[in-house]
Amino acid sequence: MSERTFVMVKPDGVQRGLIGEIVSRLEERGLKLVAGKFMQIDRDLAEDHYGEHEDKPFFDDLVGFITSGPVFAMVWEGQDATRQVRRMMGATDPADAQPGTIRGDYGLDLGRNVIHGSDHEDEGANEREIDLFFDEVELVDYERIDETWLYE
Ligand code: D4T
Repeated sequence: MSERTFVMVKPDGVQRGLIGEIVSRLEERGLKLVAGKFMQIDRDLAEDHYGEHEDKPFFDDLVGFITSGPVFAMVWEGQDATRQVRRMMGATDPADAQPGTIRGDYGLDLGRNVIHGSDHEDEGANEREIDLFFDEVELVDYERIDETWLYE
């Protein structure tokens, strides 16, 4: 089923010039870009976004890191998009991520894992995160010309 998912190139990915590479991988896979925003996350938004981790010992570092520089926030759409993006990202810790995944190809350290994508095991996380970062009018409805060649 076609769905939308939230994806973000984190400050390390931006500083390391990986926005284009990450967007290319998602585009070439056949996912459709619905929204994109280059932005600086403030502390309130970071605390909302990572609310589930507020009791964890790494919470302050996580909020500090995600607010430390610009990020590229996006919405992507496609069949099973949330789970497929997570598979392309690889394991949370780049040290465990398979080569060929984004984290497995571009990261080495858990606290610098390049990309965020909504968790498919957390029901409704994709919609919650899209709402947190984007207004409805920023989500663009259109068809990609290759859709009939991507889906049976
Ligand atoms: P995000 O949310 O950044 O896409 O990562 P994941 O969804 O893959 O993983 P997560 O929510 O469990 O972790 C969020 C974020 O916290 C960092 N982290 C995590 C950390 O710095 N130390 C830790 O021990 C853990 C578990 C990495 C990702």
